[in-house]
Amino acid sequence: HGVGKTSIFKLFENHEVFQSPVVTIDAQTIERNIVIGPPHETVKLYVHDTAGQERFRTFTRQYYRYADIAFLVFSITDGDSFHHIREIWMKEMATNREGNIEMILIGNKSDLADERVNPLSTSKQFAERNEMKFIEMSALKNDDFQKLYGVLKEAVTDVIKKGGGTKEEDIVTINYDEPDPKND
Ligand SMILES: Nc1nc2c(ncn2[C@@H]2O[C@H](COP(=O)(O)OP(=O)(O)OP(=O)(O)O)[C@@H](O)[C@H]2O)c(=O)[nH]1
Ligand SMILES: [Mg+2]
Repeated sequence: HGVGKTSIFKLFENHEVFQSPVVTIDAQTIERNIVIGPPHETVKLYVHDTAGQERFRTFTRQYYRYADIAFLVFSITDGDSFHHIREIWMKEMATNREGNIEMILIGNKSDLADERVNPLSTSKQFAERNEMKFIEMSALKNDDFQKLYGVLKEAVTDVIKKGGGTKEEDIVTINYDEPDPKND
């Protein structure tokens, strides 16, 4: 039972609830511009949806090794998923990320209030202690797109403020289509 990473990713991609996600094996990536400010600044983001299951972990690492921002997602209805944030994912970030990473903690499935096992106050306090941003949301609610977008904007702003990210002029584009220079 997944915590809803693909569902959140799809909500972000389409601004709309995604009905039938399947277990993620191969990661997916989308490219999106986000405008922060004032002063207005356009930032290009590459957003990856990765596999949660342990057997894919080695493969998944490449996606956060150089990431500036990580969404750490648990389900408010799943106690283990919250423990995994601390026991697995924060350690993963500390060990495998080169340099600083901005972390956003997401308590997903907030629509299942009757099945809640992770109290809001506990998650909130945990996030504060670990200097993470935090939201609770439901990937099955179109309106929660705004929450997700809002917290991401804050995180991007912080990354830029701290001098993170890669400037356009620092990106080297290799043109593979160019013919080899003639050896004569
Ligand atoms: N009620 C409810 N169900 C959700 C929510 N988000 C996801 N789900 C359901 O939870 C199940 C797993 O969702 P996924 O998005 O595939 O989870 P995942 O984290 O990507 O899982 P892995 O790819 O296996 O790591 C699906 O049946 C979703 O429809 C939510 O906010 N509320
Ligand atoms: Mg998935």
